[in-house]
Amino acid sequence: MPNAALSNLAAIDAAHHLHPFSDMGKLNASGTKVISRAEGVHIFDSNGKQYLDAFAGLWCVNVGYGRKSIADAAYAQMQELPYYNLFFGTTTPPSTLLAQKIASKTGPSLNHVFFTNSGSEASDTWFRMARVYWKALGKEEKTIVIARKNGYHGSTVAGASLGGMKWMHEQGNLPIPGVVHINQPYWYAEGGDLSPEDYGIKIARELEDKILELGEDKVAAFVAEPIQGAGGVIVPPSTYWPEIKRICDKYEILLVSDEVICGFGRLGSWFGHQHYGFDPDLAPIAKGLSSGYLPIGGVLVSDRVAKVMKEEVGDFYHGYTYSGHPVCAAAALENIRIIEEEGLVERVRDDIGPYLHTALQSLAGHECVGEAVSVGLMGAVQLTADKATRRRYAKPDDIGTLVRNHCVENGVILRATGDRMLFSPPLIISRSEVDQAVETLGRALDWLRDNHREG
Ligand code: PXG
Repeated sequence: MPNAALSNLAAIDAAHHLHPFSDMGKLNASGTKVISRAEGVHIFDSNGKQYLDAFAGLWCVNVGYGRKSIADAAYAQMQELPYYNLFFGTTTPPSTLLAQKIASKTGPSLNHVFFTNSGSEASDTWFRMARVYWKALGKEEKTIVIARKNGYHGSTVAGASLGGMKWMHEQGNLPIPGVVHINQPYWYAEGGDLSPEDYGIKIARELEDKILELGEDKVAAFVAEPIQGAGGVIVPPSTYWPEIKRICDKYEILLVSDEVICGFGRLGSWFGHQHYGFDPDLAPIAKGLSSGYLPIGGVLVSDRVAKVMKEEVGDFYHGYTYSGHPVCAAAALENIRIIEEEGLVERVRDDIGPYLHTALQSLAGHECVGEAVSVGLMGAVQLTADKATRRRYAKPDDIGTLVRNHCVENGVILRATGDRMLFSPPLIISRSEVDQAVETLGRALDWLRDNHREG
């Protein structure tokens, strides 16, 4: 687009465009930044300023920007068959082949895929499927889903209900009935004097307590992200997932692993459940499935659930016009081919993930840093007003935003969740680009130390 047209875009945007997750009054006053081009790990605004995108768009551009082969695959598919539905006994080649390809990458039981257009829709899909599953088995009272405070599962009514963001619940009388929340395994902020390992067990046992309180015959499923993303890259203690798995097995609760961020290589495994060594019953996916080039999501469904859906349920009255859209599926297939061909999962596991880990550790000693954690290319730096006591800043959101803005002004895009600074770069990021991102954050931390001695 010519620069003249771009220069006017911010004003048009303020006049006509309501943005997601935004305070529109404030945004219109400050003006939107127009992102008009991208290549590799870099994005460019309409003034031509370049930024290192250490956040992969919104946790999603795993193969990086500017992949012509994905554009070509979408273009070819659009010419061949731009659309057809999957409803009345039909399928399309890319959607079927994509289901097969995804199933070849998952844990042993997840051999089936139901397609959606986003992670939020995937939350709605598995939520309904879990209830339908138990009803078909004659256990129609098993309807309650247990989720976690500060989890994120999307922005639809089901997604926002399953998520544990209080401020989202306050808008629109959520959660809906049948969703309850237990605590998250956020040791740094909530672990007190316990060791991380003891805390991991304690928090996992809250699931058992909740099941016993509600009654095993009332609980359909437990949902969690392998590592919470939007909640602040909360890496659970090593004891957490094995204990969760034990409890779900013991009480016959479906275990749902939300893989929307952790899937497709981010943790140095194809999926987060593989990193933590458990085999879930259902798993929503999106984001890295197409690296964000086109919107597509889905739910991975285990043999156990698929068998009941196929043999007992009959018609599942659920689906979207664009489920498994052939153009999006063709783009996703090419995206996965790139991840395979370039060995990006192994690269994250063996090379660039450990490199980011070491780089982040160089910030761990900083007096404003409480902890620096990462798994694969998902990392967080926790800010603290007092290292020794793990005291938080009085206004964590404001402090995180200040640090983030400092980084952005200096050419590096990071995300702040409250007082945690988050990394989730494209899986192709180089070592020198990791250095640039971490050094830029380091300078922002020095600035914080020198300018905000607030307690
Ligand atoms: N599950 C998880 C774990 C997610 O991270 C969704 C479901 C919903 O996906 P869709 O495609 O409907 O957005 C997500 C999305 C943030 C942020 O600020 C994170 C997400 C979405 C918007 C903002 O970190 N994650």
